[in-house]
Amino acid sequence: MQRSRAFILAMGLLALPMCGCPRFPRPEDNLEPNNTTETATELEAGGPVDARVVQGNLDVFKVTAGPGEVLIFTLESQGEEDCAAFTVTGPDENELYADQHFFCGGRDFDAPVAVEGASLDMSAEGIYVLSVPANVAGDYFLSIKELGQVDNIFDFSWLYRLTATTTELAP
Ligand SMILES: [Ca+2]
Ligand SMILES: [Ca+2]
Repeated sequence: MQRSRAFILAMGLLALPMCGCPRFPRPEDNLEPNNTTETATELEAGGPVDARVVQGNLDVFKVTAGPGEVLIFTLESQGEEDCAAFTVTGPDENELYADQHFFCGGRDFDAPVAVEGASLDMSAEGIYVLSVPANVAGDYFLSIKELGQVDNIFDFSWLYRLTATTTELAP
């Protein structure tokens, strides 16, 4: 009796990941906690970082740049729900780029707020290139927020590889 119960339980546990319904909560990456500018993960220019953003838990990254540079964040999708919204702030906490959509897939409907020279491009391969001017020297912060849909029951999450690079601002 007990053996058959254990067998049924084991089969149930094996079947869970296959059916796609009830899922276990998405685990976080090992960069946590990095939910604020005070606890931001520091990026080395050119060094990629693998991370996971989970709905309800911001991922914040810090990189030193400027003056007279363009700061480029490259984000390659590594799987799961690609529903991220991005914000970049400069050393004096001014917003250089800020997505304005609230729901997954809303980027096509709500234009971001961006200073001159800031832009977000996305390739067909799922690679985001987010560029902002780094006019003054200091710490710049990228904040990544995983959005959901109106009716998703379980938290969404997104696996990504992030690389920050700088180039000289064209004269
Ligand atoms: Ca995270
Ligand atoms: Ca976080």
